[in-house]
Amino acid sequence: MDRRRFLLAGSAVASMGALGATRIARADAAAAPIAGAPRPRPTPQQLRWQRDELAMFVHLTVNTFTGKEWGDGTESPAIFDPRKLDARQWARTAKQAGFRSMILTAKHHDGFCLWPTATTRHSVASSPWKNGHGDVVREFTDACRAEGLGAGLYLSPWDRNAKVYGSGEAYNDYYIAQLTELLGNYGKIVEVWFDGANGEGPDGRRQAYDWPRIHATVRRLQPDAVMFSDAGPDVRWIGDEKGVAGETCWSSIDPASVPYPGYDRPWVGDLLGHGDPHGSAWRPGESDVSIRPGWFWHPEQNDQVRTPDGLMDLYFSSVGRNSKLLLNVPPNRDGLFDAPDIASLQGFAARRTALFANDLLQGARVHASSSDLAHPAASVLDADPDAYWSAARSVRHAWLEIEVPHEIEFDTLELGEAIAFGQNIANHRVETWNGRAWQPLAWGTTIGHKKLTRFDPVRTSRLRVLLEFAYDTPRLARVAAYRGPDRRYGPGHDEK
Ligand code: FUL
Repeated sequence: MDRRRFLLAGSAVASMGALGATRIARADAAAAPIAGAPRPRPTPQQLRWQRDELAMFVHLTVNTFTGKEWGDGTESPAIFDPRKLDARQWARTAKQAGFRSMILTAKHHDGFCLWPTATTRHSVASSPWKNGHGDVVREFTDACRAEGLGAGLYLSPWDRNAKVYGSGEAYNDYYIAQLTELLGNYGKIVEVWFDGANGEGPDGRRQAYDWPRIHATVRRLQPDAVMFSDAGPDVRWIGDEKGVAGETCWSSIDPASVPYPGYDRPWVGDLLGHGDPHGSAWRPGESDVSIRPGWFWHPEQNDQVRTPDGLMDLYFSSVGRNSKLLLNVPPNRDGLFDAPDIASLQGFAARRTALFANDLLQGARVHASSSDLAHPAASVLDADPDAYWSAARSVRHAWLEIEVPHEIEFDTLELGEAIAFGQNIANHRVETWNGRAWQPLAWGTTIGHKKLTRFDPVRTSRLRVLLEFAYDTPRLARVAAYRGPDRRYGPGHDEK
């Protein structure tokens, strides 16, 4: 579903209540760029979120049983019966494939609640599953913890079942009550996902969400959780559901140009995908995409599961472009991840291991145009993201030259900025030495947490990274080179 279309057409464009609008305007004003102000940096929560790189989305609701993608809220809870539901199987699969957290649709647009909420009877408590005594959110959060994964929850603001939807304050109270149950009763939650979709249409119900109150509830109950929505406040949508971030992808954004769902300002161009180098707010982009054509499990899509190579492409176009990959894997009607999805995830993990296990630059000598004494050039070889090379404080362009003892052949390059200090590098170029001259290998704009580039294999014993311009001191945490085992990539391969 193209959320953008529905957001602009639907009730979510309802103008904010006067109070909400004033509060947002104040928040925007507070965050507006001030000449000479320091560039934005991530909070510890945002930094952890981004370093996790891979999160798994789990879409489950009545749609799993009806075959729909958007339920209309009239579905009977009697159809919800995932008899073999095993959240440990989901969590084990995610863990083994290298994912660090999972996000469950506790309530999708149909309004059916996967936990026995006190707010409505439209929930698992009215279903035959476990004779109405089950709690998917409990099983999910327990399973995440048992496997050492972060647990996140999705609670759809758009609710097609709640009678009070569109009433203003009554629905805001209802939504806050649901959020309070979810964030108060299930232990630590790492991410709260606010979907911007709304398909009410021009004559549909209009609900002005009370975002200031919603955000304050999350901060109060789960101060370490990051909040996702189209606009943040902590993590922004990347602007598509294809798993493709902008080739240039800044984590910073101008909050005044990106609306919260339900806030009636359109996005400007590809702002979400690209971010804004001059934006005053740090709001990195999350790339949500499904392993199947739909977000929910449909039997006829069993042969359309993305292949391991397809998942690698997604990894390069999201994580490899300074975004985070939120990959949806929907449980089937038994409540289990299906065999084709598990096989693809295993293949995905095996391909990442095969590609990234052997960094060919290990043991290299590194020289830099300038270095901060405490952060020498060789730190870029260390996989620790907190060990970084910093050029001298006052410089805005710098270079690194890396020399390996023997010629190497590689087809993948990884660069990483020390983003704890912000995202500052605006342009970079990579060149290899062919024995007589420097040859261009790759050119790009900003780097961010991770920048992955693929090309046909090159052989060299010397390469250099030229940071052509940075808005503040350039700092690199990582330069690594890999040789893929079995695939060749032409230039522009991962530009979709
Ligand atoms: C969209 C929703 O409409 C889809 O059903 C799905 O939940 C996706 C993650 O977000 O906006």
